[in-house]
Amino acid sequence: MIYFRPLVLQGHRPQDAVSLAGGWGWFTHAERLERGRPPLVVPLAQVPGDWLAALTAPRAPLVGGLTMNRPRLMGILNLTPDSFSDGGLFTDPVAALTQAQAMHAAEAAILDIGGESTRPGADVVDVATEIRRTAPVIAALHQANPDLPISIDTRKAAVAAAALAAGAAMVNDVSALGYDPGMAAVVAKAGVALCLMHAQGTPETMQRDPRYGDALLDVYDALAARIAVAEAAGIARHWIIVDPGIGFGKTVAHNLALIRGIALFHGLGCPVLLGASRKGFIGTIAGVDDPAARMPGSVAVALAAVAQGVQVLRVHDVAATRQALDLWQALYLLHAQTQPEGLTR
Ligand code: HH2
Repeated sequence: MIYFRPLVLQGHRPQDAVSLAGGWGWFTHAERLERGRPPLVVPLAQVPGDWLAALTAPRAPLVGGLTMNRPRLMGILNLTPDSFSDGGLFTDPVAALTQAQAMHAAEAAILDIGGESTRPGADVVDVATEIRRTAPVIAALHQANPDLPISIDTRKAAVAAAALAAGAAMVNDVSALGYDPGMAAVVAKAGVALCLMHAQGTPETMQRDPRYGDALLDVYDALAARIAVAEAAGIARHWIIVDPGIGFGKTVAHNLALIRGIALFHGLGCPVLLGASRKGFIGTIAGVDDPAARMPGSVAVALAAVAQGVQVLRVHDVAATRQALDLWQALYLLHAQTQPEGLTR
C-alpha cells in the first residue's frame, strides 16, 4: 500500500494550496510513503483523489458543537490513586471538581475523566470501583457546567454507559473497542463521539519489547481497521476521532516517529488527538524523572502537533498549553489572510 502524508504549513498560502481538514493548515506537497522504499516528496497532482478527499474534507464538530477548525485542549482529570502523574491528587470529589473548574477556566474545550490508570504495568480496576470513582463526579460537573463537554476515559462498556447517563458526551477508549465486546453497542446506541486510540498489547505488558515493521504505517493500518470495526457496529464516521496512542506499546523511537509523522493520520478522514502530556519519552529525552516537571517538554510536543494540524491535545497542564497556543496562533495564524472563521479569541 502507498500512503500520503501532507507536508503541512500555515500562514500565508500559495494559490495552489489546499486546506487540511478544513482547518488552519494547508499543503501543496505530500510525502509518498511505501514500505521498503525511501519517502518521496510529491506535488498535489500526484496525490490520488481518495487521499486528497480524506485529507481536505472539513471535519464535523466533535461534541456539543465543538468545531475542529482550531486546536482544542482536552484537560485530563484522573480520579485514580495510581495514575502516573496525577495519581491520588483528585480522588476526593471536592478536589476533583476544583481541578475541573480550573481547567475549564483555563479554556479546556473538553475534560477527559478516568477512573482506571492505563500506565505501563497498571492493574485492571473492577467495573463497580471505576463507576464509583467517575460517575458521581461527572454528574456533579455536568450539573454545574452543562455546556462543558465531558469524555469518559474507559475500556469498559458499563463504565461508559454510567458516564453517559451522568452527562458525558464522548467515550475515550484506549483499547479502540478491543477490550470489551459490549463497548461498540453502547457508543452506537448513545450516538456520541468516540476516540479510537492505538495500543499494542495491554497496559500490563505493552512496554515489554514492543515491535513494528514501520511504526507510523503499522499504526495507520491498525487505526483504519478499528474505524472499520466501529463503522460496522453502527458508529458513524463523523463521531470518530483517532489517536496514535503515545506510550502504549511503543519505544521512545516509535513515539518520535509517530509524532513526527502524525499528519499522516489525517488521511483516515477523522479529527486527530494526541496524548503526549508528561509521558515517559519526554522524561527520557529531557532527563526529567518527575512527570509533573515535564510540562515544558509536553508543550513543545503540543506545538509540534498543532503545526501538523492535530485538532485535539490531551493535556494535564491546560493553562500552560493554552498560553503557548495563544502565542503560536498569534505568530502563525492570526496574521494570515486566509485564517479560518472564528480563530480570533
Ligand atoms: N493516555 C493515557 C490515558 N488515556 N487516552 C487517549 N486517547 N490518548 C492517550 O494518549 C492517553 C489516554 C495515559 O495518561 P494518563 O491518563 O495521564 O495516565 P494514567 O493512564 O496513568 O491514568
